[in-house]
Amino acid sequence: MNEKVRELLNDQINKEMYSAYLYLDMANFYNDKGLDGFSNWYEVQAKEEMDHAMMIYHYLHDNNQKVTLEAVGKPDKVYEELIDPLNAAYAHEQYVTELIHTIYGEAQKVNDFRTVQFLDWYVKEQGEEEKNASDLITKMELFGTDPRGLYLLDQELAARTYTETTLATMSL
Ligand code: OFO
Repeated sequence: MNEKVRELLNDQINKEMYSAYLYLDMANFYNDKGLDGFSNWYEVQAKEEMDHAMMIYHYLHDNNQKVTLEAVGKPDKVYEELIDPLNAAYAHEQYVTELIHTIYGEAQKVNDFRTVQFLDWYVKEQGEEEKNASDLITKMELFGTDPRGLYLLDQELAARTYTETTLATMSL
């Protein structure tokens, strides 16, 4: 594997782990506010981010590449309003999309078709995650300022369940 592509993939393991930590921090914020549904939503999101990290970890090992684990940063955002984590999550997903596109572009440059194919799943996933994050902001703006609307939205988010994704189960 091209060294730059390997390095970018290796870094992305750390970025996905950080994403998990960031979302767990958001779950933590909503837990303290008594919004168990919002908290559940971000807890599931955190677990999915761990899967994203593990899939890259296994992809590198399966291709006989070295993996180096770095420190995961502290989530240091301060949230005040209930909508703050939702806005931060959307901005974060847009940032992660850029990271994935950068790796994709590098893999294409060196004709690493296997990595390009592997990353296709991530490209699609980012599209879905940006949409989910943006839809959530819209719903919060529409209903979240009314206590009854907020209660119903919290119930909707409580229904999100976690399903593990692995290299074996990822599909486009
Ligand atoms: Fe890793 O899925 Fe978005 O960030």
